[in-house]
Amino acid sequence: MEKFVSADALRERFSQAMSVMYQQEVPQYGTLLKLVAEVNQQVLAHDNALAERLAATDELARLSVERHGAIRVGSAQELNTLRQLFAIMGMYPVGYYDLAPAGVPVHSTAFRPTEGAALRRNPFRLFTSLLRLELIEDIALRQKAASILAERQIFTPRCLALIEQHRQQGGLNEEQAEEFVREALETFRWHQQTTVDRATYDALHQQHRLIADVVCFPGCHINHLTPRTLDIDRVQALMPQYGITPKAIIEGPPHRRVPILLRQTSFKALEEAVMFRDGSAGYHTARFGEIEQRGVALTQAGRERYDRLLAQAGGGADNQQHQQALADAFSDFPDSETALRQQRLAWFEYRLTEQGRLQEMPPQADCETLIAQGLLAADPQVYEDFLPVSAAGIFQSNLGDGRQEVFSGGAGRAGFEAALGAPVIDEMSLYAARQAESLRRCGLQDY
Ligand code: OOG
Ligand code: NI
Repeated sequence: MEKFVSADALRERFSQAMSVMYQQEVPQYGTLLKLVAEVNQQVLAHDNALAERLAATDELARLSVERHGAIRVGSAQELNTLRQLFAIMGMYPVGYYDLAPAGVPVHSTAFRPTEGAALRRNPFRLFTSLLRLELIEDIALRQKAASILAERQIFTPRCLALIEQHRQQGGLNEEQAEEFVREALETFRWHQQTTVDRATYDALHQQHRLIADVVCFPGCHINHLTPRTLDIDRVQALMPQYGITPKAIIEGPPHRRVPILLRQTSFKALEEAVMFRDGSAGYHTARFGEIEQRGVALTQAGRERYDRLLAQAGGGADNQQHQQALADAFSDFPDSETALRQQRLAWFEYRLTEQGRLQEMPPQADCETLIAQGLLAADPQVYEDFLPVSAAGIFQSNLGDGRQEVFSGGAGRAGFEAALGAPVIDEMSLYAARQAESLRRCGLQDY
């Protein structure tokens, strides 16, 4: 029997290879990595409790390699093949994000690991958007875009052959794995050479910059890779000193004692030289830098409250005012682990303390009592997903100051899943399962 390389190992190698490639392509990404690593080190040096918690939950190791990236594709077939490619690395489509109401003509999912052990090993995620060509009003242009997309093949022949081989064998051996990572990477590489002439590019760009970005290139270049920081306010403040100009506001919830969900900021897309098919030279702006701070995942009830408060808070003119408005709106949102747990607003993972391991647990025991007795510990589950309002904000900040129209109609979730060739996994059920499983491991019943 041949030995197959595990999906976790493949994902780890792939995310590492992607990071090396992006560092070469976009040097500012390397600068961001350095800045984030420095800030994380400072935070951990000053906060022993946090350092211990992260070590106890195996999060410390993943922190320095943790990244998410984003890509955009143009056709059902491309999305479908991506699903097969990522499954080989243990990444599955989780969540459905409709960005059309926020003025971005795409809908998206996140390919990511779903099991606790895989997430601890390497939580690499890719926010993957499908362009909604049906939202292009100009019919002739829509058909042109569709036919350009129909002609391109964003995967190398070897990559496709290895996906097929994996399907037949049920895995890849060491040699095939190495080749698979190398070949898969090609799909996400930057191409200076467009597949269209300048006039076509301009026409598509005129319709929407995103359309030009998806349609005019031979691959689906990775457009950012995001490291995870433990203090996003500090990184945002330090960015200018590192020669990086952040976007105006930090997206997501305000600063909290117990961080919730996801806070993100980015720097503007770079203007990069491209060569059109007719030989003329030009520029394209698509790729940018982003950082994020992840907090505890919220339950459905917590999430509904978050969405309501975020909408109520509105925006502020600059980041300081924006954060103040958010802080005011969120002042009644519980900000201790105990309250978040007792009010069932956030997801946790339970483990027996040293003392708890020495005792037999009555299965009906109440978690809060056991925690109070020092027999049980509850660790917040990291939010592993994305936020549609934030994602739209990130998209918009990179689409220039152009008009912002609201798209509606078109194929929704069902259309997306038909293109994907599978249903997207509901993220809430994943968090709930992890919590229930952790209780079971402790010999306790789910509540
Ligand atoms: C994706 C933008 C969304 C995030 O982290 O929410 C995003 C894109 O620009 O393709 O990156
Ligand atoms: Ni992102």
